Amino acid sequence: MGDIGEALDRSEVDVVVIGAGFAGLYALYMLREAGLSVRAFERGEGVGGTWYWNRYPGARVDIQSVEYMFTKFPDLEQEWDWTELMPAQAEIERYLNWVADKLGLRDGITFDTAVQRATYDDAAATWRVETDAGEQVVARFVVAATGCLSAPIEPAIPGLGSFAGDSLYTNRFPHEGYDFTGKRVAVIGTGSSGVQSVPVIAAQAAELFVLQRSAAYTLPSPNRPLGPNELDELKSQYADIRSAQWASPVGTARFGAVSFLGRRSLTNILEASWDEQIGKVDELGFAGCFAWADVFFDVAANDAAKRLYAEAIKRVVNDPGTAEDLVPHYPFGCKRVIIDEGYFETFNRDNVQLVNLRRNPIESVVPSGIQLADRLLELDVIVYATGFDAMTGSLSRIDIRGRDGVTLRDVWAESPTAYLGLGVAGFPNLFTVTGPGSPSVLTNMVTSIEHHVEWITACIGHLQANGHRSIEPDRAAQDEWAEHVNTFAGPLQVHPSCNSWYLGANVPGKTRHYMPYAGGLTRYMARCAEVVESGYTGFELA
Ligand code: N01
Repeated sequence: MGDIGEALDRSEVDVVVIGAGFAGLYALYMLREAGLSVRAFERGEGVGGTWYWNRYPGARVDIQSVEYMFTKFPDLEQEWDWTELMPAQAEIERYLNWVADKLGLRDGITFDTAVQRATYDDAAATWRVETDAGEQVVARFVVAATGCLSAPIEPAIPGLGSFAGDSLYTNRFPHEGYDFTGKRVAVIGTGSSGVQSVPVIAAQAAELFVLQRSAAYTLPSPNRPLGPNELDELKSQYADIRSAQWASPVGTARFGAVSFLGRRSLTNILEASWDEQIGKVDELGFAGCFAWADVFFDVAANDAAKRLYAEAIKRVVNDPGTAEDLVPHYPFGCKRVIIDEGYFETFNRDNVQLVNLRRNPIESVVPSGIQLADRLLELDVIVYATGFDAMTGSLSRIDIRGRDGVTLRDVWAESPTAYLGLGVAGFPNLFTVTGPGSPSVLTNMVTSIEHHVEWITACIGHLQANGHRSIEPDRAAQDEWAEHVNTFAGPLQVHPSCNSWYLGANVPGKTRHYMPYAGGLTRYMARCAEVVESGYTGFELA
């Protein structure tokens, strides 16, 4: 294997990294540090991945800023100043650009270039990677840092392309931004992206129609600017924060959407009187609906929490019909809980209307707007906040051919699994950062990404040190792991009314299978360490 300093021929490298978001940047850095020659390809014109593409109004992370950053650079982290408790897209994108410069990563990245094809050569134990710019690179390893939520899905609505106004997608929003002032706007979709963008768009638009097929469970964001000395104080505690973060089953020790789920009250909602239940909402607001011990495990308890949630919505939304339409019909915990800034309050504005698509479906998009079953919405702009083909979509869209020409797309169409979420049988020397079967999207993504990249870097080091040419998951181990992952998907996550992207249920035709590992990051990391200590159990090394 080559040395980065000696790798003059850039068409042959040790590792190709696909993507330059948090995962791609860290992989490029770590693999270079390990003395490997690396090339990264990024389809965007800049670094950032998720935070490059999803620049819709209101885009913000739901993890506290001081934990939504790389944790292994004690000097660097002291230099970076976050301005808010939960940073918005622009600040995270700035942070990643700053990191890329500080670590000198840009020269390793080919921007504006998508990997189109990767083909494994069994005899040579190498991958031939081809880009949409016509470049071919041969690499021993491919590290797919392609993100869990980076393959947008276009909704199958008749006439989608016929609209004469502006069609915008939250997950590839215009870089120059968009001024909604005075416009008649429809937002389709009320997942995290829709819910975050609605209050911001409503404040600008002349009229806003929120087109909802499934109502959202959303909690008010605790975001605020960081106080004058607060960040200094936090910085002085970074070492402790990092330790707590790495000891946490969700990779974040402080509050945020995911850590809220980890804090359970000891009382069961099913044993509480209505007055006690309402008292919890008086005390904690929307969060009080779910601060019960049984809500996450029991469907009846979850239903009770949903009734309480309906009450909490009624307290905010003035119009009773709208309040009722905003109550979800699936269990809390089926989808990712959203953190919003004034979502329900937005429906009290005179310029905002909720359209319940379950009662009044979209018939088609027409040149002048959206034809609903009962009326035509005349519009200047349609914003699609319609989501992603999650966890497997970004790699399934690349023509990846492993042993015997088998495509990853076909393998995952049948069973979207990966051993430990790190690799797939039949695809030697291909590593999937935060792939299906890993905790990833159920945790702080940055922590999960760091863990995977470090595991992969150490694995490649082990292969080199021991003269191995390839590593590949054993099919039986992969199936066993998939079974194990399945045991953690609870009744709420796989409930028949749950159509989450975790299950692939939001993509027509995708196999319904709970993809992430819900057993917690700490337990998962211990398992990954055991696998290494026992000589890479479940992998075949050749
Ligand atoms: O996508 P989604 P998202 N007609 O799939 C609707 C992360 N994230 O981009 O549920 C009408 O959640 C669809 O309706 P339904 C986070 O992990 C985080 O919002 O299929 N509607 C749904 O309402 C999140 O979970 C943040 O019935 C249609 C919506 O579109 C993940 O990304 C911010 C439709 C899609 O919701 C994805 O979020 C943003 C159609 N044909 C994203 N097709 C943070 O705050 C789809 N929909 C950290």
